[in-house]
Amino acid sequence: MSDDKLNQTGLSRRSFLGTAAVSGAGIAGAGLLGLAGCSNKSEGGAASGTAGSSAAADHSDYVGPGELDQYYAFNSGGQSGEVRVLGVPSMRELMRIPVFNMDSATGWGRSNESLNILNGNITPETRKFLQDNHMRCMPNGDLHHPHMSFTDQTYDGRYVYVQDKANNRVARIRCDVMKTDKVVEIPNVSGVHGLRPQRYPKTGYVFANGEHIIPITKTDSQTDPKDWWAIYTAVDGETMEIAWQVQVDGNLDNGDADYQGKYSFSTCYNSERALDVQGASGNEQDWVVVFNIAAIEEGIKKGDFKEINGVKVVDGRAAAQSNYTRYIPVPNSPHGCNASPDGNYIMLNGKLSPTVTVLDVHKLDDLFAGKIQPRDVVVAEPQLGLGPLHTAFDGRGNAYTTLFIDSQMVKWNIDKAIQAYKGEKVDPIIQKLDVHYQPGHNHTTMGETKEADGKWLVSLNKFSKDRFLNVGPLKPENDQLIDISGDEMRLVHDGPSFAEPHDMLLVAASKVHPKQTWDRNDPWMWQAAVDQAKKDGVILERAANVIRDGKKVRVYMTAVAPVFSVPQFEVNQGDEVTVYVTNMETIEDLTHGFTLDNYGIALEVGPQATASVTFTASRPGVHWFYCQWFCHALHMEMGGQMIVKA
Ligand code: K7E
Ligand code: CUA
Repeated sequence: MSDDKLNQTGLSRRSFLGTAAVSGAGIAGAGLLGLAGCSNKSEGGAASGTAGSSAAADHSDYVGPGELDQYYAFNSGGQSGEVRVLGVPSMRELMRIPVFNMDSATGWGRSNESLNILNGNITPETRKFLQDNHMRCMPNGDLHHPHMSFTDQTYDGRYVYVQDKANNRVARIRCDVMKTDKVVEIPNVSGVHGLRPQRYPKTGYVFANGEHIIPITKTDSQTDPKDWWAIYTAVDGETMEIAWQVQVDGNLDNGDADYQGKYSFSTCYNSERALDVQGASGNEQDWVVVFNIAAIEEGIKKGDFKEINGVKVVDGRAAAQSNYTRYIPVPNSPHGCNASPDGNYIMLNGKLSPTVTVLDVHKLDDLFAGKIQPRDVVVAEPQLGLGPLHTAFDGRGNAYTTLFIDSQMVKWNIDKAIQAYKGEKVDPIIQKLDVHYQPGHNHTTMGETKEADGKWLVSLNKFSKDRFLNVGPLKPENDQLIDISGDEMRLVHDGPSFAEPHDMLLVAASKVHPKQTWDRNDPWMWQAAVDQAKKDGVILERAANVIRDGKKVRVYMTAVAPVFSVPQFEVNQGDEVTVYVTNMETIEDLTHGFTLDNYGIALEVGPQATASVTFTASRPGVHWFYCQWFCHALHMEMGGQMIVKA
C-alpha cells in the first residue's frame, strides 16, 4: 500500500499499523513505509512468515480493548509535581496521583485532607512563609524519582516514595488507594534530588540526596562556598520521620542502595565547589560517596552527631576521616547510580565522561577497613558513548545505558566489561539503538529488584521534536517502549508525555493490590473529620446536619447518586464554613464530587470516602454546589444551594 493510498483511508500511520495488527490483514508495504516507532524488523521472522504477522510481532505492546496490562508504570511528573500511573506494555495512562501539585479534578491542595497531608510535617520557617505569602500549601514540586518499597530485595506493593527537588520534600504514596499519605520536609538541604529506598531486609530507610551545597549552620560562611555543604538524609519509610543526616562534600546527585542492606551510594558532581557551570565541570574526576549504614547508626547511638534544626547530623566529610563515608573517584560529573539485580555491582554513569564506572560491592568491607584503596573497588569502566546518564538491567547479565548526547540506548554485557577492564580483548557492547531524542532515565521491568525479568525497557527521552503532531513551541517528552525479551532491543512504541517525566518504576501487576472502594474502617485520610463529627454528635455515614458554632458552620452531608443529603444550607456572610461530604456508594467506580460555584472549590469524594473543605463565606448570594463527577443519569441534577446572607 502506498503512502497516498494510506492517506486516503484517513488512518494515521500508527493507527493503520495497529488495526492491521489486530485484524491480521497483510500489509506487505509496512516495512517500506518507514513506520514511525517501528523501524526495527522483527527478528527471526514472524510465525506465519507473512509481512502482516511481522507487523503484529512488532506490536508486542498491543493490549486490546478490555485487556489488562502486565505491569504498572509509576511515571514521575517532573515539574508537574505529580505521579502518573501507566499500563505497560500498552503505555496507556491509567491514573494521575497528585503529590506536590494542586489538582483541579480532585481538590488536592485545597481539600482539608490534602492540606493536612501536605502540611503535616513542615518546618516552622515554611509554615511562616506560607502565612506571609497567603498560601495554603506549597503550590508546586519537582518530582524526579518514584521508587517502590522493598521487602527482601523486591517490590512489596506497599508504597511508592518520591522526592521534591523544588521545595525539599519526600512524600509517600499508598498503593492500596493510590493516594499520597505522608509528606515530610527535609531541613538543612537544598534540592532534594536522588531518592532510593533500602532494599534489604526491607524499606526501611528512604535515602534522599541534597543536591546543592549551602551553609548548613549559622557559623558556616554565607558568602564563601568553601564553607557550604551537601546533606544526605535517611527518612524512616514507615513513620516518614527523618532518621538522620550526613554532612558531605560535593553536590549529591543520584543515589542507590545495595542489595545487602549495608551500604548506600550517591554520585557527586562539582567537587570544585563552583557556583557556575564551567567551574562545576572543571575537574577530570568527581566521586561517588559510599555510606556505611551500620557505622552511621552506631555513631548516632554513641552521640557522635550535631543536632541541626532538630535533626541528628553526623560528619561524613572527607576531611573528617570518619567511618561513615568513603569517597571513590570517578570520571567527570557522574550522574545516574544503579545497583545491578544480581546484587554485585553499582554502576556510576559518567555524563561528561563516555564511561560507566562499575563498583564491586563485595570489596567495600575492605575499603572501609582500610585494606584497599578507593579505586580498587572499581572492576570495570567501559567506554559506551557520549553522555551516559542512567543504566537499567535485564537480569540476564546485561546492562542498558542511556546516551544523552548520542540519543542512543546501548546494551552491554557486565561480565565482558569486567574482562575488558582486566585487559582481555573483548567488546562488552552488544547493540546500540537510536532513541528519539536525548534520553535521560531508562527503566526495565522489575529491573531494580532481584526479580528483574528482562521483558521491557522504557527510554524517557527529553525531546520529541518531529515524532508527534506539532503542538506549538512547548513539545511533549517521548517515553519510548523497547522490547528487550529477545537478543536485540526492538523499539515498539512512542509515548508522548507532559512535563516532565524523569524516571519510571516498572512493577509486575501481581505485586500491587489496590482496593475497589475506600474502607470506612480505615479513615486515615479523613480522621480529622471523624473526630470533629464525634464532637458534634454527627455520624458521617448518615449525616444531614448543619451545626452552628459561633461564627463557624459545619455542614455534614452524604452523597448517594443522585442526591446530597443536605440540598440547601444557609450561612451568614463572613462565617467560616466547613463542608463534609461522605460518599456512601458501596460499588466500585462511583465517585462523586462537590464543586461550589464561585468559591474555587472542587472535591473528589470516592466511594466510601469522606472529603471536606473549609472556607470563608465572603461572597453573599445564592451559590449552587454540584457533583462534578459523572455518576448517574441524573448527575446533572445532583446539586444544591448555599445561601449566604449579607
Ligand atoms: Cu537523571 Cu533528576 Cu534522575 Cu532527570 S535525573 S534524567
Ligand atoms: Cu454524583 Cu455526579
